[in-house]
Amino acid sequence: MRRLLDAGISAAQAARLALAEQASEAGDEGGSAGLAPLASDLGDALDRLDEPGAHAALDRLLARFTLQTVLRDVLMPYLHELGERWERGEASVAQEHFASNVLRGRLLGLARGWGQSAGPRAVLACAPGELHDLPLIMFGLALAGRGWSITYFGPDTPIATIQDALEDVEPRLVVVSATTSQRLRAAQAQLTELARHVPIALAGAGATDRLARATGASLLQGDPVTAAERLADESR
Ligand code: B12
Repeated sequence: MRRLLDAGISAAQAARLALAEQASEAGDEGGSAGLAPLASDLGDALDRLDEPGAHAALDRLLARFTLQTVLRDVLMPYLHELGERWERGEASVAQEHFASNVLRGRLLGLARGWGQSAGPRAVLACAPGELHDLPLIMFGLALAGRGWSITYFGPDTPIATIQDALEDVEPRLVVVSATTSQRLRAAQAQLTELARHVPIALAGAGATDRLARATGASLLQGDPVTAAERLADESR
């Protein structure tokens, strides 16, 4: 907790993260052996629309493994598989909506206070029209765990409103994510204008090197947790 406080994280957030990390160290010692059964408990509970069961499985996961491990090794693979099952018609839209809402609520609960640290600030937004904000929340959690402060706008954010917000916040970086390149291309002119005022980074499956160069942005590659760790290391 002292390390997190030194990194500028608020006491409440530091306590939450420290508890999750402390509990997790014991689990990580046992390797990932205990991870798969707990991950499958979570998936099963979400599939049968069992909210208390899903929260209990998440509690057990967070008690034994770091938040980063749970995000990278449990939630991301689960969401990918869910997408594939949905595409094949093996998971219903109801199951997919239920799972993403339970997870989103839980992650935003863990995010409470993530804007309070004295560390560098990141503004996080999905491009206009983009609703997939779970990876952006995961990115914010991982960055907050490294001492950054988060201002979160989330899904479907007009780029002009990010520019207006710069009157109130001074971010080290604005991150705009999108699943498809079309959404970023549609906002290309505003992104280019925004990049004249503040460093911006593009992320998500729709973010390409070409679009980043064309808008004067940088590109965040890899999964959200790894990208956050890399960004935090690079900006030390
Ligand atoms: C949950 C979900 C939803 C939820 C989102 C809830 C929410 N608040 O986020 C809802 C129900 C809203 C939704 C809607 C739709 N969805 Co959807 N969804 C998913 C699902 C199952 C999980 C998404 C997720 O969080 N994945 C976890 C992240 C970590 O993985 P990822 O998205 O693959 O991202 C990788 C990289 O791009 C990178 N990354 C992504 N974002 C970011 C951000 C940062 C900062 C960084 C550093 C990295 C990063 O990290 C990952 C690498 O490991 C995916 C399946 C899948 N494969 O992911 C489909 C999926 C993304 N959806 C899809 C589709 C088609 C749709 C809809 C068009 C469906 C419809 N007909 O309405 C709409 C579009 C809505 C919109 N306008 O944006 C397709 C996208 C295909 C495409 N490329 O266009 C997918 C891939 C499903 C599929 N297999 O077909 N969806």
